[in-house]
Amino acid sequence: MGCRKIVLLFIISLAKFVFCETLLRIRQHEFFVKEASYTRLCETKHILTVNGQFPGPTLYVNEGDTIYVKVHNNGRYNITIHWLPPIIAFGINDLLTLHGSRASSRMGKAIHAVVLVAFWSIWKMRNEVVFKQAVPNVAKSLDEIKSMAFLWVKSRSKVVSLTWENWSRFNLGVLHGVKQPRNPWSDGPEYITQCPIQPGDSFNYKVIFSMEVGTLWWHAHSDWSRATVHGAIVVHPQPGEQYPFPKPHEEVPIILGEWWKKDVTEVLKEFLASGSAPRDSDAYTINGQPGDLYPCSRQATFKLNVEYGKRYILRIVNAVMNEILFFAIANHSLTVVGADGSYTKQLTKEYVVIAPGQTLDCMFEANQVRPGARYYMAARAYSSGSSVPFDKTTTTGILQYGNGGGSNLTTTSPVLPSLPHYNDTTAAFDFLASLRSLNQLLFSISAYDTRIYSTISINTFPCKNNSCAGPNGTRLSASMNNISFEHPSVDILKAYHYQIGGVYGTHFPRVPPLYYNFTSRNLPAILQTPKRATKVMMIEYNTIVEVVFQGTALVVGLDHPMHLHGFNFYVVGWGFGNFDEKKDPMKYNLVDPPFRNTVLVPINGWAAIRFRASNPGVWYLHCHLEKHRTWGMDTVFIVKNGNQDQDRMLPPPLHMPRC
Ligand SMILES: *[C@@H]1O[C@H](CO)[C@@H](O)[C@H](O)[C@H]1NC(C)=O
Ligand SMILES: *[C@@H]1O[C@H](CO)[C@@H](O)[C@H](O)[C@H]1NC(C)=O
Ligand SMILES: *[C@@H]1O[C@H](CO)[C@@H](O)[C@H](O)[C@H]1NC(C)=O
Ligand SMILES: *[C@@H]1O[C@H](CO)[C@@H](O)[C@H](O)[C@H]1NC(C)=O
Ligand SMILES: *[C@@H]1O[C@H](CO)[C@@H](O)[C@H](O)[C@H]1NC(C)=O
Ligand SMILES: *[C@@H]1O[C@H](CO)[C@@H](O)[C@H](O)[C@H]1NC(C)=O
Ligand SMILES: *[C@@H]1O[C@H](CO)[C@@H](O)[C@H](O)[C@H]1NC(C)=O
Ligand SMILES: *[C@@H]1O[C@H](CO)[C@@H](O)[C@H](O)[C@H]1NC(C)=O
Ligand SMILES: *[C@@H]1O[C@H](CO)[C@@H](O)[C@H](O)[C@H]1NC(C)=O
Ligand SMILES: [Cu+2]
Repeated sequence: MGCRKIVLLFIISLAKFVFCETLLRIRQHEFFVKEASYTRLCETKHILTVNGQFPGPTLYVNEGDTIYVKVHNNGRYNITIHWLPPIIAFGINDLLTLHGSRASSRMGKAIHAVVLVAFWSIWKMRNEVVFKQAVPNVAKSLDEIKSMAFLWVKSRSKVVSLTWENWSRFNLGVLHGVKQPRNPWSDGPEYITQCPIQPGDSFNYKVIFSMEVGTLWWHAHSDWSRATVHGAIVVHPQPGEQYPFPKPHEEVPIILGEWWKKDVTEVLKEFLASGSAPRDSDAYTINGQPGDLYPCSRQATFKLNVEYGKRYILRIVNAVMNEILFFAIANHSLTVVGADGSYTKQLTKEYVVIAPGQTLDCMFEANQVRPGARYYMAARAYSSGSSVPFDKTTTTGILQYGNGGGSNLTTTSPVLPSLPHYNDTTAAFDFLASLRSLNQLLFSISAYDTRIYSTISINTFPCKNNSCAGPNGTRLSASMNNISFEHPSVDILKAYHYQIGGVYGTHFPRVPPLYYNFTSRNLPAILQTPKRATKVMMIEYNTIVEVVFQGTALVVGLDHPMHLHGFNFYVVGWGFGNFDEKKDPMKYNLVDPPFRNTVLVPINGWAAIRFRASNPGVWYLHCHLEKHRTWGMDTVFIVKNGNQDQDRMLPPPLHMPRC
């Protein structure tokens, strides 16, 4: 390495240390996991909560923040928490390749790097009161700083095609993307990246945000405790950054949940013992309340007061355990502006579809003039499997116009929105297929390095004396590529990091072990039994990975919301029937596909995603329907370390919970 390069690297690290580490705002939150008594549907029970709240507290952060959340387990059960900054990771080198490809010389690239880091630091500092007080003269307007830096880079490098627009977007990337989280230690899923926090113990999660903006959420990732242990995370743009849509008057978290009258631990126990599907829930909830259509619920129904002529943004999280939902507001269309922590092109619809794990940012305008009128917002299931039982109830909240000139709100009965029928797959995929990313692609997806083609199936295991409650006395199960995932008793991340053998196997199959007509209605029963195993997929650092999920009709065809930890991915294609390796990729959207962390794979169909494996670590991949995950529709991707120090997993924190 030349001396010049060493000096440059030194400057870069110094700049990073001084400006990024010391001046960034770092907040500490405290989460006390404990039981609290709640009354719903005329019955009172104890539920597990964070700080006694259901749903749990909403966390507000800015793009690029790092927060610590200390989770104290004051309950009776093991617990872990998963955070959904899905983590969009790419480094400064990638940006140089993306945008500075014409800066041919090494020196050119190095200059870029220095300028970018310096610029980034100034940007960060500018947001600090300290900085403004200390160096008032330097604090020019943001735009001035931007133009200066822009002109400087343009004059020094050979980036002739760089436009102002490129530069602004580029900044967005650079400012937040320099930081690669590579911190699986705080990801949360039990026995995947950590041992659970046992009663009486605590764990301080370090949650690193990079480029996410909009709505994310956090939830328990142990047993079924996420039913009540969950909450929203709202990520605001950096101070000084604008929304790419008109500024709303108010933003409102809308957390969709699922409620059983029975204790959720008992529901899980009963489910595991029977071998059949879990009992249906008794209600869905909007911000913890079932709403007017359920007994003993009218008083507490969630109400949103709006003013005529103003715009609102709903930050919707589907925290439901086992159902995909349709959601709508009567007489108000919804304009989607973001999904899973990433902006989308504006999409205006009468209803939206949201699967467990997903988030949507929806704007609407309070544009109804009828005095005193009230409107229901409502959600109910989208469930396509034939003869699969599910909770058919509808949860509601009320939109009411305030300042309505003394009109009597309590006397008007609200209007219900019309939601698509429970099994309306066309309506569900009309919506999902219309979503598009707003921003330029963050990495090239025109080709991939590795393709993983995996079936996702419902299965059965034989049961002694046919005594289980599944079909024909079997025990229901689920699999990916015919492997029903078994959780180990030591977490995979620890086993990987400390090279402990015998915890997991590395040969998750890249293709289905057997090709058959996956979506045929009459498949032989012999195909239904999977293998139990703990197998992971090893992935090379920084490669572009394509995963094609193939739904099957084994036992019953269903929609599956597949969720990958550690990354957002581009949903490049989907379709019904079997994936055709030759024809289907020709129809991919490689221009502006939605950038999500949970993809809904259509019933008896497939979906293809592409992501860049730039975040080394151990990352869980699973169906976000809790019953399917429990049955084994999950696996783990281990993304190997890169060669540079900044391309390796962070070291473990001092205190990880013990098994
Ligand atoms: C810069 O932006 C223009 C449109 O303003 C676009 O056509 C071009 O591809 C962009 N260049 C890069 C390197 O992203
Ligand atoms: C809601 O919209 C429907 C159909 O557009 C209309 O008939 C109805 O009067 C509206 N209701 C209210 C309360 O605004
Ligand atoms: C609104 O209606 C309720 C119930 O009918 C009534 O008690 C109340 O006086 C009314 N308020 C106004 C402002 O009209
Ligand atoms: C949806 O359900 C309705 C009524 O239950 C039924 O008539 C219809 O055939 C179903 N559609 C599909 C696509 O399964
Ligand atoms: C299973 O069947 C055998 C023989 O019929 C019987 O002895 C045994 O008790 C049965 N087991 C259960 C769990 O029903
Ligand atoms: C149950 O068994 C019957 C008769 O053996 C068979 O026809 C049917 O396909 C089985 N059903 C399932 C869901 O395996
Ligand atoms: C696969 O099964 C589907 C549904 O039964 C059927 O429409 C299709 O023709 C089958 N494909 C082949 C290649 O047999
Ligand atoms: C899955 O594996 C089991 C056990 O090896 C085998 O019996 C079954 O046929 C396989 N099914 C499929 C769909 O590959
Ligand atoms: C809680 O976690 C510990 C450590 O992994 C484990 O030994 C114990 O069985 C767990 N308890 C329950 C109730 O799952
Ligand atoms: Cu599923």
